[in-house]
Amino acid sequence: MSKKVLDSYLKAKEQYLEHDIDTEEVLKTLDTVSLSIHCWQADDVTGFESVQAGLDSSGLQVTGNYPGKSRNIDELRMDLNKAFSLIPGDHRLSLHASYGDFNMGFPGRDKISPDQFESWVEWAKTKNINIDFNSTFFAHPNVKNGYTLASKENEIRSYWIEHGKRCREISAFIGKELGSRCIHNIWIPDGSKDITPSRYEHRSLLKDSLDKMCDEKIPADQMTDSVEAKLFGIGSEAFVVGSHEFYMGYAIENNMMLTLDIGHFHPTESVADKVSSAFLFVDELLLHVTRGIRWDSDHIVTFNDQLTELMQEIVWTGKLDKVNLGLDFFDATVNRIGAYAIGARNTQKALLLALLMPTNKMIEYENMGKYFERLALFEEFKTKPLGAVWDYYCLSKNVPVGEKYIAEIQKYEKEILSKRI
Ligand code: RNT
Ligand code: ZN
Repeated sequence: MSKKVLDSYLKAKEQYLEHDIDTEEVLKTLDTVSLSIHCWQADDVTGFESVQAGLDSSGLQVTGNYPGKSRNIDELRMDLNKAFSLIPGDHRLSLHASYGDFNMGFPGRDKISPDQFESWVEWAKTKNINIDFNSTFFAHPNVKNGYTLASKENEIRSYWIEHGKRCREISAFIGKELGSRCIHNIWIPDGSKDITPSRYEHRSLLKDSLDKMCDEKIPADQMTDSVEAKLFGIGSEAFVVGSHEFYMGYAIENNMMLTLDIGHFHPTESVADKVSSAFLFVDELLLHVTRGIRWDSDHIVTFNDQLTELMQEIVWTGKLDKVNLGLDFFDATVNRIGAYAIGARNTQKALLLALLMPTNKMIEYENMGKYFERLALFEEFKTKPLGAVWDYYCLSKNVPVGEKYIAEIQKYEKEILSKRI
């Protein structure tokens, strides 16, 4: 098996070298890129609060009831271990505030502290994994008529401002403990199902709440905030307070990171095209890699144009080191570990494709006005032996090559997941 992989790789390497593309260098670059792997695919965004506090766990729309979802912190960690073992390279964990260690009790979202995340930090240290964080502004009784930070009610806003402050403190704790800056992602569901004359008011309130919430300066090597926009959601079809324009403005004004979720725009709008503009005004981006389908935004990432074009733009903009790649999808109709493996591996593969493009030659053609040649080369490279390079990368990283991970997942399902009833 490995000899076959190696032989194919060596042939592929030669082919790319003919175009001055050094696959060894490319793989070294790919290896520097850590994905921030979301904890919430393993349990359909349930988290660990409800068991303790009897809170409503709904909020984001997750459909399906495939057996085997993780039911507690130990099962989740076990599943994450499995998922990480199928993804080549070193990666991060993206944790939601609702996934704290509440075995000693759940104090409430406005009272959580590093105490509930110590065991995660310990876990991460033993696994050599760094952690990013997300405040949880959904699935809670204080989401009042669909609003949190942008609510017209003072107490509601105050509650969520406090939650955000707690989360920033926790993020800083995590970043400091692990010695790796923790990104604190902020997404709120606020919006309205139908027309409202209060858009300006809600957006003013959001701006004010964010100012208060992020008021404390925290060293950038510990944590940094990133703000995530959305076009619409289920139940907020007519109006979402945190729109793209809102957060683009907010991020620029406050020198913050901007999160672009691929599924949060019009279906025909290119998120790839936003990268170059955003980088003229913000230093860093967090991408939520996902797949939008029609009105829904959270399907398992496939190797489609949305994804490959985005990765190309990142490489072409020369900002790979300023892009943070987080995964964000949740599908409860399939084996959930399988979902992780497919989505994460496709993200890496798409980046690999972008790194293996003859970019310099394309620019050369372009500068000579040779546009047919530019397009022809681009099209030809779509079917160059990317797979052989990818397989070799997986082999060298000691993870299943090609579709071999299917059997690994089936085994895990048989031995572990199927017993969770
Ligand atoms: C929701 C946003 C957000 C969430 C996670 C769970 O539309 O994409 O990022 O998916 O916080
Ligand atoms: Zn997202």
